[in-house]
Amino acid sequence: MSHQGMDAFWMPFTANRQFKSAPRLLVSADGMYYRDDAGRQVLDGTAGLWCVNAGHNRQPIVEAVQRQVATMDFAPTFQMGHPLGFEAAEKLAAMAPTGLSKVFYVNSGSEAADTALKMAIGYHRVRGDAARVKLIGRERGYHGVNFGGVSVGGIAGNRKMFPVALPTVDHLRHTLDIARNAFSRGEPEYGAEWADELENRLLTLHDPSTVAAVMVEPMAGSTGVLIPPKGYLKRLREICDKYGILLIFDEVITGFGRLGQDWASNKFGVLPDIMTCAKGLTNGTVPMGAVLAKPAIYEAFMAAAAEGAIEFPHGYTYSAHPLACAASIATLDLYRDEKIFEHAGEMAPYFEEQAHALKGLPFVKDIRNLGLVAGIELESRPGAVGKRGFEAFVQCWERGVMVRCTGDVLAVSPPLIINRQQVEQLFGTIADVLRTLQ
Ligand code: PXG
Repeated sequence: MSHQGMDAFWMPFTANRQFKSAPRLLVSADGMYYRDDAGRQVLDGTAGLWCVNAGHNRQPIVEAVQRQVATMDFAPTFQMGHPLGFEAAEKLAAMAPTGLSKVFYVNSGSEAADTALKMAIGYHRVRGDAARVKLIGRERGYHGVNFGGVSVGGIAGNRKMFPVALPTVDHLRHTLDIARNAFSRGEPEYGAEWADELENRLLTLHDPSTVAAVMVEPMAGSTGVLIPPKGYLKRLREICDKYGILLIFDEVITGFGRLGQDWASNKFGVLPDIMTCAKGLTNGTVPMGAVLAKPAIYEAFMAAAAEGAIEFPHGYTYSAHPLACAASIATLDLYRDEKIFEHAGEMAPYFEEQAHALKGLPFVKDIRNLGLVAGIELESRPGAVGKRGFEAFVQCWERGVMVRCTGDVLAVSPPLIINRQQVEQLFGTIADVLRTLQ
């Protein structure tokens, strides 16, 4: 049984039959809130899908997009250009971690991931090191849904239907260690040594001279909020440097202030060779992603190609789409003008306190947090993994708060403009729901 008019849309990452029998429909949004089709106000506890960092319906962004669509709807960027593409890239490079100054535009986090992987393999090849083709990801990692990202990613449920992943991929183990780190506030104490298996196990097995890149999310979001143990990312960086392997950070979630600072890379003091971003790049308004690279990577491609030749045979029709560029320029200005990342950093301690106040409520197995992200892991119901998490998500929705659930982990990642009273509403509602769960 489905609602009228809902047959055609095959919804992404959705239990289609279940959803269409009891839909949850959003029809408008402003600031911290959505409104649903019944006119109810719903607190956005997830910034849409981790993307609306400055809150909804922000006028400077809306107006920039409106102006642009009426001025020039589209312009190609293959052997042509338009000024906004260059302006947007300069602006992004200027606020990026120092040293990542070349910007390749794409339209999503998934495209950013696959672009970064191709860039890494291509980089070694143009330098005459064509044996470096292997890619190392991590269990429970998420790098979108395209073939490269699914292969290097490590979420089992996203892989098993497509047993055709790239053959030249291997994985580090994930860093979740509830036995030692349960209820850590911020970065967990134990687990930096998980990085050593890169050297001791994977590089020994594969021979480091065949490995092109290691790709990880600095903080794993989609899999249920896994915070990197203290020292872990630095250790990965050191091992990559030792063997000439590129380190790629997927900052699709962690970029643009989510962790209480502009980038995870700056927060942890570890500079990758290549970084992906998307989501907050346009505050979620127009699809856009980007891959940022060190200039040495760009220069290697330039140096290897013949005069007049295309150096990197890669790109999308909508790379640097004018509407996305207009949205991104306005978004980055807004982040700066309103000190949005600073606000996230200031709110983070209170957010942490409120998140950890859920400890001791029924079924709460672990609470993890960093910046304005929290993951609340619930005990799974025997034989029904994910059911309790989903019920909690639906009950929060019914009480006017939108959260996400991945399996039995509730993920909270509000717009960064959240205030104290809204933080209380968010965790207070979750607390009420936890008390009623079966
Ligand atoms: N990398 C990372 C780290 C991501 O989190 C992607 C790549 C893919 O981005 P696109 O734009 O292709 O979807 C993501 C996306 C969730 C959730 O609830 C997370 C994402 C998307 C949808 C839901 O955890 N992350």
